[in-house]
Amino acid sequence: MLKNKQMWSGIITIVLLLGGNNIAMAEKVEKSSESVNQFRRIEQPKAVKIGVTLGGLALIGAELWWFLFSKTKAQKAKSSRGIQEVNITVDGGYIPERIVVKAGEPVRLNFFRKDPSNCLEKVLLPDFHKAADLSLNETTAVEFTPEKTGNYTFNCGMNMFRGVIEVREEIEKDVVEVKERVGSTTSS
Ligand SMILES: [Cu+2]
Repeated sequence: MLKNKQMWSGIITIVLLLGGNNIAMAEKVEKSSESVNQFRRIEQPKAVKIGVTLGGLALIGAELWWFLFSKTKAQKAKSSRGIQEVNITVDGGYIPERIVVKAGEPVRLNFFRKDPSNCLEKVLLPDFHKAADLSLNETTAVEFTPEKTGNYTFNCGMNMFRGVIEVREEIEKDVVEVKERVGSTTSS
């Protein structure tokens, strides 16, 4: 998620810089054609200017939307046979990075590690005194029972990537259920 944001703002910055150069160049072309008069005045630069400006504005809008409205969705645990289960894909972070569970009921997090980087080979749940080594392309289950409501983090061995476990008294309907992205360990 963070990587994406950085990538987008990078792209937008580059486009804006290029756009600025284009406008400056277009102005130069116009000025020189006016003074020298040897060249026919071309209308195209104006269209380019408008296009670049509109493009820039659209990208600014997209960036604002990205930061303000694209909230990370929380995934509610699926309860079956008294265990709340959530599948988490480990790939450049944790997907989903926010999960919602009910207090007092056992939780099983199925971490499926797709990311080969060493950074993500360990997952720690300090509040529940749990740690697990995640094998690449395998699912590793971590189980615990959250007794108290609140927000608890889980993170990689170096605390560079983080996720949040939100423990509630009751799971209301407002929690968005994201489609399962890890199909292998879903229990019916
Ligand atoms: Cu790490």
